[in-house]
Amino acid sequence: MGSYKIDNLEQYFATYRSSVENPESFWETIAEENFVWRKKWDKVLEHNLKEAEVKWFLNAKLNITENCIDRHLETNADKTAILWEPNDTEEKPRHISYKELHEQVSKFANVLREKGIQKGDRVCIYLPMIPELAFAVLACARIGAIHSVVFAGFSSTALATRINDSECKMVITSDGAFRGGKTIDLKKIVDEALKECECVETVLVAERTKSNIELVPNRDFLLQPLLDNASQHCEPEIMDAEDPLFILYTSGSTGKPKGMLHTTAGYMVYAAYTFKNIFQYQENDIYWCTADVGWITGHSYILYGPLANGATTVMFEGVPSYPDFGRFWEIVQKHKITQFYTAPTAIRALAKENLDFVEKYDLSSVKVLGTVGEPINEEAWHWYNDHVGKKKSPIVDTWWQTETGGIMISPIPYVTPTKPTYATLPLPGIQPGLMDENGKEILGNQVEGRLCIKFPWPSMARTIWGNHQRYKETYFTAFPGTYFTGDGALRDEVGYYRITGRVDDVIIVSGHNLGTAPIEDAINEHPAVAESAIVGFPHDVKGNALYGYVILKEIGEGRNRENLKKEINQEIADKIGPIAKLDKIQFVSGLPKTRSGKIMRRILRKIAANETENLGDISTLLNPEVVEGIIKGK
Ligand code: 7RM
Repeated sequence: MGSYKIDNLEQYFATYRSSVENPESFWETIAEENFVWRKKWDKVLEHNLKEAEVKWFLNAKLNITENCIDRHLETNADKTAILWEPNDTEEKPRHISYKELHEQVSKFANVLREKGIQKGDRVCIYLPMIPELAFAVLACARIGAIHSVVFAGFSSTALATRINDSECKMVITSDGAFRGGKTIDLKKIVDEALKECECVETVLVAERTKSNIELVPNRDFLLQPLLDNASQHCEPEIMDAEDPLFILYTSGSTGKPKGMLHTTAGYMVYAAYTFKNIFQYQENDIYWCTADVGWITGHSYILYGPLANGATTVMFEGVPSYPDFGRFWEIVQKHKITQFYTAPTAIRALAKENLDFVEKYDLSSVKVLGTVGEPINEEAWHWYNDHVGKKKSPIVDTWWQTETGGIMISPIPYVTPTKPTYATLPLPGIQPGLMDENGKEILGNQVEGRLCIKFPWPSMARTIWGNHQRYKETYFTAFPGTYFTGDGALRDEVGYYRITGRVDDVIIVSGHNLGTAPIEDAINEHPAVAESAIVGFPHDVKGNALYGYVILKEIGEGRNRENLKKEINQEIADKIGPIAKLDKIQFVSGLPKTRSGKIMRRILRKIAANETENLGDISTLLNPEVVEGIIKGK
C-alpha cells in the first residue's frame, strides 16, 4: 500500500523503521493514499497514554461506508462484495454485489432514521450470520449510529446486561437462527431480555427461520416490509474522525463486561491497512474468515477491512461440523477460496476427525492461511500446514485483541518468514515491549515478559463505554506510559514474538474470552452454593476448559452431588451461555486465599492441571491448610 511498500523482507524492515522513527508521517501517508475523506485532518495524532487519551486524524471528516461501499461503485459495482454461504448445503449461496450492498445498506439506513435513530444513538444487533447482519452494521455506520453487536449465542441475561450498559434504543434481531442441525428461537431470547431493558423503544425482526413469533405492538416490526418501502438513496452522515463507530463487549476479569469503544477514522485506516498486507489481497481473490461478526475478528476482517479494500468477503452462516466435518473444505473448493482465516480451536476440532474429510477436496486455490484467538499449539499448526496448506501456503498467526481493533503482530505472507506457534514480527507502526514484574522493560532477545505496546496506533480502543477510569486502570496503570495487553509473551533469539497466554484471570475457551467473575457470579446464585472459583485447564480441543471449585452451603451438603452439578451448569448456561459450562466441578470445603481475601487462582490452576508437585510458596496464604484437602478430594 502506498509508498511504504512491503514486497520483501528488506522493505518490511525499512518500512518498519520509518514507521517507528516517524509514526505520524507514516500513518498520514497511508491515510492520504488509500481513503476517501470529506475533509482531511488538521493534525495526525494527539496522545497522552498516562491518561489513556488518544486522538488520530484530528478534525478529519468522513463516512466509513463511503469508503467501504460507494467508492467501489464506479469501477466495481458488479463485483461480489459479500458471498453468503448458508447453513444448509441445499440452499443456494448469495452473491451480493457492491451495487446491491449499496442499495440494501441505504434502505436499511433509511429505516433506522424513520424509526427515530440518530447519530450517536446506540443500536444493539443480535443476529445470526445472515446478510442482514452485515446490512445492519453498515446501516448504523451510514447514519452515525453506534452499533453494539452481541453474539447470537449469548443468553438473555448476557444480552440484557449489554443492552442496558450502553442504553440501546433499538434491537435488531431475527425470528430465529439455523446453526448446524439446530434452530434457535432468537426472538424469544430477545423478548426475555427486554423484560429487563427499559431503554429499548424499537425491535426490528428479520425473518430467517419463519418460526412462530410474537410481535409486541408499537415496539416490534418485521424488517422486510419496512425495507420494501424505503428509498434506496441515503445521504451518509458526515462523521468526525473521532466520532464513535461501535461498541463491542469483552469479558473482564472482574465485574461486568467492558464495552470497548472504537472510533471512526483510525479504526478504518488500520483495519484496511492490515487486511491488505496480512492477507495480500489481490483483485479477484475470494477471502474467507470463519469468525462470527459478534467478535472483533468479524468486525475488522469480515466486514470493514475487506470491504474498505473492495474485496470479496465470504460470510458463512453455519458450523464446521454440519452436515459433516468436511464443510469448511467443501466451501473452500466450491468458492475457490484464496485466503482462509480461522481459529486454533476449529483447527484442533477438525484435526481430530478422519483425514478423509479434508483430503477429498481440492484446496489448491488457497494462497494464505490464518489463525487467531489463542496460542496455536505445535501439533495443530503442523496439521493446518500439511493438510490444508499442503506445505505451500504461509500461515499467518495473527495476534491482536478486541481492544487493539486490528492485527498487531503477524507474519506478512511471502514477505516475512513464519515460525510454528509464533506470531513473529510487529506490523509497521506497532511498537511492542516486554516488561518485568517491576515495570521495567526487558531489552534484548531470548527473553520473556508481559506484553505492552509502547506507542499509540490508529485503531486502539478509545475508552470503555461509560467508564474511562476503568479503561485507564485496566490498560494504562500497570506500566505507565504504555498499553498493557494482559498477555505474556516471549521474544526469541531473532526477535520473533510468541504469545504465551493471558496473565490475568480471563480464560479463553474455544477462542472465546470468558471472564471468571461473571461465571462465578452465576454459580453463586444457586441457592446451595456458598462460594466458587473458576480456573482454566488444558483441553485438547477447546484449548482450555473450565474447572470449578465450589463450596456448598449447609443446605447443599445433603444433596445429590451429580444433580447439583447439572443444576450449576444449567445456571451458567442460562446466565452466560452454554459455552461457559464447566467441564469439571469439585466440591471443596474452602478456597486458598491471600490475606486481603483474594482467591489464589495460581494454586487452583496447578491443581486442575495435575501439577501439584510445585505449588510454589503457599505460606503467604490465609488458610494454607485447605490446599491439601483440595488435592486429596480431586
Ligand atoms: C482477536 C481476538 C484477545 C486475546 C489476546 C490473546 C488471545 C488472540 C492470538 C492470541 C496467541 C494469537 N480478540 N489471542 N490471538 N493468543 N496467539 N494469535 O481474539 O479480545 O477476543 O481476545 O486472545 O490472549 O489477548 S479477543
